[in-house]
Amino acid sequence: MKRFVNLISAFAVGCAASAALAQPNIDDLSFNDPWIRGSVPGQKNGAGYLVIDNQSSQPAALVSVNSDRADRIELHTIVREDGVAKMREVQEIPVPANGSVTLQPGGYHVMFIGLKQPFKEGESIPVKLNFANGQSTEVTFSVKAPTYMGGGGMQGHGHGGHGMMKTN
Ligand SMILES: [Cu+2]
Repeated sequence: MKRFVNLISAFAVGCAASAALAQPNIDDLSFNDPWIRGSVPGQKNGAGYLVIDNQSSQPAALVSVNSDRADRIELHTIVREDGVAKMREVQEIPVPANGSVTLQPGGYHVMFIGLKQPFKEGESIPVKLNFANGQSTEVTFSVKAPTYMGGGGMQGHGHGGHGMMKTN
């Protein structure tokens, strides 16, 4: 019985050590349906969305994004204050172990600030995603149709363009 207990405790120590050191490899992550909302005339900013799946037993986190299409790129979420949707910058977007995070209108998004040229429907935009473990990957985002104010139809959700939200 003593020997059995020793084996158990050795196993527990081994697990704790690997949990502290392990970071999910980029190969454990998959990137689904990356898309960017097309720009309406005069729009200075844009938002990108995708689903990140994590097949690792360790959590991951998206910490920054690079693209030459904007002056600056931030990670944002949407919070509601007094019924008004407002954007907030976040330092990272967590991807749970054996789970996924969905960047979508009304929630987490990649914020392209100061567009160098408008996002045109049908374009493919290479975007570099950087993770907390120091690994990066390039994902190609497809540009979908823009949402015009008042004409959003089924796509309408109040976050088609950040400039437009203020006038609503
Ligand atoms: Cu935003």
